[in-house]
Amino acid sequence: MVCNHCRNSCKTFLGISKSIWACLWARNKFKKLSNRLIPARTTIALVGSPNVGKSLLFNLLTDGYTDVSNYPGTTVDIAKGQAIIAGQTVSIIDTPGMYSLIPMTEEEQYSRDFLLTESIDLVVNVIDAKHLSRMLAFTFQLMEIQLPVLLAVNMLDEAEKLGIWVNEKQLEASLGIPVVTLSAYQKRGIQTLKAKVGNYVTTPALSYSY
Ligand SMILES: Nc1nc2c(ncn2[C@@H]2O[C@H](COP(=O)(O)OP(=O)(O)OP(=O)(O)O)[C@@H](O)[C@H]2O)c(=O)[nH]1
Ligand SMILES: [Mg+2]
Repeated sequence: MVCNHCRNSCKTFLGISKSIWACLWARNKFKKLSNRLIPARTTIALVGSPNVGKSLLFNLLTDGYTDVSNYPGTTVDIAKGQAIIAGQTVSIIDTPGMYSLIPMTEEEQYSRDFLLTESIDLVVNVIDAKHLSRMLAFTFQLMEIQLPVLLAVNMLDEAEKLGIWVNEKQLEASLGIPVVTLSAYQKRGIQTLKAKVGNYVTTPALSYSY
């Protein structure tokens, strides 16, 4: 068969000219090569009680590049976005608030099922600095089921107004997991959070053990 796509009237195979085959071959090769160059995607889930600032933190980390979808078959929202952390693209997921792994509401049940069934590399447990001891109960539950947990103690601005000071280093030593104190509202502590998440992203083999 003679090709009509180029001036040289080259031969065709399956009605496609040699030059187009060459182009498709090159594109496929480039795709395979670029797939190898893109680092493996890390997934980070923001988890915690309602109203602790997960969504505000999610927006700060993802710069607004988000995709909100319903958990299959429900009206429960799961927001997904991307962030560049330690030079790598990571997926960030904002989950609906839950108080514990024993669900009382539909939202809590989907958040829990999501945590237990999805492949999540790091759980950022966001808690309110004003209610530290109460909220740590949920942190212990997450640690107990062997999830890699980073504790983000948020609402520092409000806690400080009440005279509550959180010692990040001491908390880290006591719990044996990375801890970041922050105020999402004041955009305080975000870089430290990114750096500590970055440690995990670049060295997942060193995942925290307790
Ligand atoms: N003062 C102060 N307010 C904050 C901070 N972080 C979040 N907030 C506010 O707290 C409220 C709740 O924040 P969200 O981000 O919606 O909380 P959430 O954890 O996503 O809540 P759910 O989606 O209901 O689980 C909002 O009005 C935020 O602006 C903070 O660090 N300091
Ligand atoms: Mg939210």
